[in-house]
Amino acid sequence: MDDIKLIEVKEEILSDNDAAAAVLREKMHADKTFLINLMASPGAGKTSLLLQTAAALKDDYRIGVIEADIDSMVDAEKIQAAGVDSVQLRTGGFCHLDADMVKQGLDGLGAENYELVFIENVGNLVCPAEFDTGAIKDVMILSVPEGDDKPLKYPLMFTKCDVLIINKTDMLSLSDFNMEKLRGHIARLNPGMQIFEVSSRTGAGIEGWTNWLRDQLNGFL
Ligand SMILES: Nc1nc2c(ncn2[C@@H]2O[C@H](COP(=O)(O)OP(=O)(O)O)[C@@H](O)[C@H]2O)c(=O)[nH]1
Ligand SMILES: [Mg+2]
Repeated sequence: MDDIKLIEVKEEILSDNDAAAAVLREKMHADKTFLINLMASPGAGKTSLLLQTAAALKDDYRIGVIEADIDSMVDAEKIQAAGVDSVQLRTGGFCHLDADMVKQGLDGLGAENYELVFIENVGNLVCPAEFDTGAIKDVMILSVPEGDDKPLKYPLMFTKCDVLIINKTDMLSLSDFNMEKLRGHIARLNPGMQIFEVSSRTGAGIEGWTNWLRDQLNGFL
């Protein structure tokens, strides 16, 4: 894929997003496409984590990325420059993706050709948590500079996700981020949540995350 496809998504207010998401998820199972919905605040490191993840896995799996932003194609360009196929969804004013928008992205990508597809959702910890996208797993990033209290402020996001990636651990020594406090909040909100501590800058901890992904893919494909 040379040119990056830009898809202007329109929101059709679906009366039942959950039903549309369930249909999409069934299709992902049938097509054997492991779809991951990646959510985080702007700047938490979504694109950086995807680049690290793709570098670790792209020789073993066919990977595609659906980028979503209110505007611009910069993330899709970065992903494509790293040799990973991507499409860009432009959401206009919307601060989240719903199942229908994700379907447009999957169709644009030709997702049935990929074993592992990531959605880089629009950056924020509020709206994306409210919409089932049809993904197989919901993954979120919290970066160290955002602080350890965010589960208290955005409980829905931290409750909904299967995996928490704590990014920018290279900055721990510069901050008052308390890992034990953070883990305590998660233990109360979502005790089954998988937690990985990583630095998408240095690569520290990335292997724990990519090994978890390999295990998931082994059970799925
Ligand atoms: N120090 C540090 N910076 C990081 C790390 N991950 C990402 N960044 C930087 O944080 C900024 C935002 O990263 P980006 O991946 O674009 O975040 P996104 O908006 O969530 O996609 C960029 O300047 C990255 O280089 C990390 O683990 N450590
Ligand atoms: Mg990004």
